[in-house]
Amino acid sequence: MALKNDLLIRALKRQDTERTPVWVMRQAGRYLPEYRKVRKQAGDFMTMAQNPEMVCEVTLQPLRRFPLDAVIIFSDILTIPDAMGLGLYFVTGEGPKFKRPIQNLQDVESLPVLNVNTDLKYVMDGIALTSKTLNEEVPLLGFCGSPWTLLTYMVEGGSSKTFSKAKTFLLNQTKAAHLLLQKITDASIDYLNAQIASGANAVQIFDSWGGSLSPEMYQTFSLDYMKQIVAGVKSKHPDTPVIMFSKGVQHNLTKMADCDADCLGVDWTTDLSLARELTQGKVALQGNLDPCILFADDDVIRAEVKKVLTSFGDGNGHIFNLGHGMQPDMKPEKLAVLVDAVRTYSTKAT
Ligand code: 1CP
Repeated sequence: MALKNDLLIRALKRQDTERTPVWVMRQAGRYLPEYRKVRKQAGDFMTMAQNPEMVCEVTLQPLRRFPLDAVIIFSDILTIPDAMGLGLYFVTGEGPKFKRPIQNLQDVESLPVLNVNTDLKYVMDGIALTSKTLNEEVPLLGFCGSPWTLLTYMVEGGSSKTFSKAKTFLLNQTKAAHLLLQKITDASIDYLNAQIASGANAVQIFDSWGGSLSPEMYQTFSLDYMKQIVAGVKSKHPDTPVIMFSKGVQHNLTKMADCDADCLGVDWTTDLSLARELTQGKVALQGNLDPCILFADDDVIRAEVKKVLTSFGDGNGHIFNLGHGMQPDMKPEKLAVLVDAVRTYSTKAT
């Protein structure tokens, strides 16, 4: 069966579309009361993420409210380190934590090689159920974290502002760092391929903390590994689009455009017109409204949406998104204004 709305897929392949497709990062999440209800019922985050019915429900919740052009499977980038035995748990108000963070080469060497179809079966079950329930209405996105972004959590033991432990690990224990990045990369290739086999129509790699590295370190410790992931997915699923999102990396967009990804996510600190110049038409671009615009008045939101569309300009290959994710204190009605504005202003005259 074919997708009823394939705007996202066509835009990712830089083909003609009647208007700009739109979805937003973290569109399923705490800003929705119906999400908070399921979350409360589950008790904790991982119980919810491991329950295919709940995963399907919260993945589809934003689509019931807004005419979005894609949904993203409800899960987390930290499922891989959890499956590797690091013991993921959440402390309210503090975010994710690991019971057994990585400290040295021996810790890295003893990490198991994952069988994603058994160790992360709950993710594949959630995708299969969601794909079936979605009934080809819009594309379903799968995802993983970038090896560098996952390393930060695995070494820091949780979130960090400075990434001092993670960067010191790269600098002082370089061999262990490369082995860890390679192990995450291998698992991520299998993980994304299994997600596609279970029903994901496109996949995104989240490199949320890529912008914390210098251009040289970014290339060595983040980009080179993401490039391997793209190649690993393309070798099995050449037709499935891959989106690569690194936050805060304007200086690297040119290099990123040569990684064989179909699309680059762009945050709001880079103008889309500049991103187009830097990437030379080699990739589609996704983004890039500053999420904080959603706290503004409706007219301001509409005007800012227009600016993003104008900044991309004419031509194919734009997917509208926020430059990062929805925040828990945002009002759902504001997202409705955004989605409506994208649909209205980007519709091409026929
Ligand atoms: O209890 C809760 O409900 C916690 C909030 C939450 C949510 C809604 C977490 C914990 N994860 C998620 C879902 C999630 N995480 C999705 C679902 C799909 C969607 O986008 O709608 C996705 C794609 C992610 C990916 C993710 N997790 C990233 C990359 C994207 C980004 O925002 O930069 C990162 C860095 C994480 C780690 C993580 N998991 C949860 C939180 C609160 C965090 C961030 C912690 C930090 O800032 O360091």
